[in-house]
Amino acid sequence: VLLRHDLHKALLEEQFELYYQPIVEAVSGRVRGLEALIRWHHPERGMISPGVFIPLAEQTGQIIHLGRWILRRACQDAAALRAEGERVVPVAVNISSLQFLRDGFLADLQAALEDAGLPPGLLELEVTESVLLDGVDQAIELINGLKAIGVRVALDDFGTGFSSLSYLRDLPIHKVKLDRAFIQDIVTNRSNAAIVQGIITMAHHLDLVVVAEGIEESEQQQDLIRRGCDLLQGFYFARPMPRQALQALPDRLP
Ligand code: G
Ligand code: G
Ligand code: MN
Ligand code: NA
Repeated sequence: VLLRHDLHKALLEEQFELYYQPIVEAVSGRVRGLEALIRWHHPERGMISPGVFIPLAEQTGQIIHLGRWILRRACQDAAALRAEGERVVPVAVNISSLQFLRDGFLADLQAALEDAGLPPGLLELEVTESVLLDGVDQAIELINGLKAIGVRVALDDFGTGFSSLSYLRDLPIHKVKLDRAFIQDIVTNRSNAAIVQGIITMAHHLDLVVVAEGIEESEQQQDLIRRGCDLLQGFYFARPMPRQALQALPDRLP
């Protein structure tokens, strides 16, 4: 089993790396953003999935320290990409609700931006509906605070869990990410197709940008273009990759 100690050591020894997955404009395939996804290169166990260690870090409270490292590294990487004149697109960072709701998050974030010299408009945060843990008013206030400094927020994994449609109305977010669960069989499953179409139409009426995740084949891409989805992300376009590999990407994907 993974121990608290392993995570602690991994942070000290920088065994973590951020990978980046392109997010493309649906109609053109042009890269419009990058999502940062953490990877752990464990010295004995090899690559460990964040699906395993992020929940562990949340349980132990180490997500605060780890989350701060992620935010700072993502800002540095985004600033480096910008300086290289490469991929001047926003970098989206997944933020655990525990980190998001903690006092001082906004100050940490501003320090990360300033230390990296990154314009706030080049950073985006991905949060899930669990940011409502402390109540909707708290979440609204926080997201408005981010908006005020120019950092935009996307609602991730939308449509799973206990997502309520009213969140789209109440939270001052600018983007909604449709969960892969709806996209997987969108071509054959009429129910999922109907849900996706409904969310896209509604989101557009609320002036929200819609991203579909988990596109693995061209039929899904075509279907989502027809349904008016704005942005697409998935293995069909590109897998998450180390920052250095981004330079070799063509202008349009796939
Ligand atoms: O990259 P992958 O599909 O293995 O990620 C699995 C899960 O881990 C996803 O739910 C993803 O949101 C989460 N995750 C990946 N990177 C990060 C990160 O940097 N911070 C947080 N909080 N979660 C992440
Ligand atoms: O929870 P979140 O949406 O942040 O998780 C993103 C996760 O989805 C990452 O771990 C990433 O590696 C994974 N992912 C991205 N594109 C695809 C895809 O096309 N298929 C599958 N199965 N996973 C994907
Ligand atoms: Mn995400
Ligand atoms: Na998701």
